[in-house]
Amino acid sequence: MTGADWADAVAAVSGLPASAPVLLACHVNPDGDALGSMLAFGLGLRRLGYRAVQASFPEPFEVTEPFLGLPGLDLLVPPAEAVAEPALFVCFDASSADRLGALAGRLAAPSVVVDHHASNTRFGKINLVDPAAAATTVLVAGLLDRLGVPLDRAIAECLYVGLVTDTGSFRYEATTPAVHELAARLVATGIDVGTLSRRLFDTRPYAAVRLLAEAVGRTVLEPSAARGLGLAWTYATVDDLARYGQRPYALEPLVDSVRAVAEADVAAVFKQVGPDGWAVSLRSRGGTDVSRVAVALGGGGHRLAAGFTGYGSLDRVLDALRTVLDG
Ligand SMILES: [Mn+2]
Repeated sequence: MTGADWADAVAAVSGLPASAPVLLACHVNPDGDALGSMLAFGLGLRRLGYRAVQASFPEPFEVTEPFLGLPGLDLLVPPAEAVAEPALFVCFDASSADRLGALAGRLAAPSVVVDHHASNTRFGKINLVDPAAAATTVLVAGLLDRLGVPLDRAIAECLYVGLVTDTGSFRYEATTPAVHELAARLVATGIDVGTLSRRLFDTRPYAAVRLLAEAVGRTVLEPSAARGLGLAWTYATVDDLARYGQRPYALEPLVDSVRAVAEADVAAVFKQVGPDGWAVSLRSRGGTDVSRVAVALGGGGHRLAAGFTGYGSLDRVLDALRTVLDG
């Protein structure tokens, strides 16, 4: 990413009249980084005086529990109500156009892609894509700075949510001095870090705790998999979710438990989506580039955290993963 990319993105925004319809989007099933970066940018555009800013994401159009208190949620419109021909389309944390569902059609408009996935296909007219960035919100902060938007508490809260979730609470490798410097700027606006952290990471229904325990309890270790580096995996079915009355979001923490297995370089969690599909989350301790593994299986992500969707029985999807891990 070059200075020219930044300048192009700034020009794409600042060339717009205040009444121009601007559509923001983020990837399907948005996480903290996707929502946080999109809403922070939307709030920033409002501060600059833009009056027709919408934000959306593909169906299922549902904001998950920990993000319900985020500032800027009033920017959200269901994808069916999103402006058909925006003067500018900006999308966040999406590595490819298909992550935008029906909203991908808006890529016919002038577009800016803001993302940090190594597997990003650079599908925008302007691409602010930096795989070294710890979170998409880092790039959004950079863009807001260049547009002259001061960081207020609402924008900071959105940016912080993306930063703290994508860095695993500042634990992952991408947590550079610059990440902590940005965090310092955000915290200095007065955001309530303790409350935010509890809401994001340490609050779940009793039934969700028991569902997680059951899924963690059936973790399998395959020491010879992944070229002898080891694979630890578990799964959760649609029926598991139904028995505990939980939505798929309840399974998000599962991979963090599985990746703690010391004897495995790779952790995998298979989450059933529909009768014949499995959303697979992959993590690596460093010996395996799971982004490459995920791309080979039709997905994408980062070197140490990636995912794909597999079809067929669990055994079949597991076998496909074992084969790529051994390749
Ligand atoms: Mn992200």
